[in-house]
Amino acid sequence: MKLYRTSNGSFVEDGGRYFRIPEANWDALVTHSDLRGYLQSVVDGGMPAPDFAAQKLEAPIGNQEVWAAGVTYYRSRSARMAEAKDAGGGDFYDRVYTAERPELFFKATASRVAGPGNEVRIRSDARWSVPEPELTLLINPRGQIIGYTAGNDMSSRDIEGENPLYLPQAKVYDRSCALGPCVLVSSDPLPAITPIRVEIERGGSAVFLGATTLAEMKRTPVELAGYLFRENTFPSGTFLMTGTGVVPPDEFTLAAGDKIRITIEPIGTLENTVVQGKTA
Ligand code: DO4
Ligand code: MG
Repeated sequence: MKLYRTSNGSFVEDGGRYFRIPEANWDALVTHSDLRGYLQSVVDGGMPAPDFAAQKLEAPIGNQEVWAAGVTYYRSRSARMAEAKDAGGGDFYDRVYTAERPELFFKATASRVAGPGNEVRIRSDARWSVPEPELTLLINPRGQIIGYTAGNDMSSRDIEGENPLYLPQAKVYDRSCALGPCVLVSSDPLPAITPIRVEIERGGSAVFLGATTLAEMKRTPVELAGYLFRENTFPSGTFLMTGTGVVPPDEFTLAAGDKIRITIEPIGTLENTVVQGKTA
């Protein structure tokens, strides 16, 4: 079952049919004590909504925070060790990759998140920017994983590489994050073979294609959620990005106009266009 947030209310998809959800408050919806059961009752009792295709999709977020895990894939560890070597910070990435405690950091508030089809930004003071395609968990206030979405943890590699203490500036800025196109509502773990794919298109041609699978992830979603909830409460629930296993080659940087497509089946494809600098 897939949950969509639009500018005109929320919808649930089941077996290719879309149903309008009576609950108008997104936070009340995703903190429901039995979200799956509630959505099933909407499907069972409702008439399919013929107008879903006309709706404008929004990021599936209300008052949730967005947190992120780092260095959960070997590829992220190696790329970051290389970029931070000159700053003397390379060792820290290897240490966190093997440590019991994961790296968790605050990523975004809802106002910093781009929805499907919206623009993500690269910083005007960054020279080396990349998308990070990440399986993203939706976790309820009780710490239970209730769904999955696709996420883009936009990153300024030169700023993080200059000094790992610059991580918040490399990672947290307006529209540094994208989520969508929907939440796959499920508490079951996704299969290890689930692929995460990214395509970057420039001027009509693909300039980067990359992929990984969840089997490459060093930690489990349950473990990451458990650490996040150790000393934090989330009255409206939270999103948790689970780290990237795809890093473009070092000579690659994003440019304004690039289209980024992140596909995680069975969630779908999250597409965003890149802009640089401040926008209104
Ligand atoms: O350690 C810095 C951030 C790592 C990250 O965002 C990732 O591995 O996805
Ligand atoms: Mg990341």
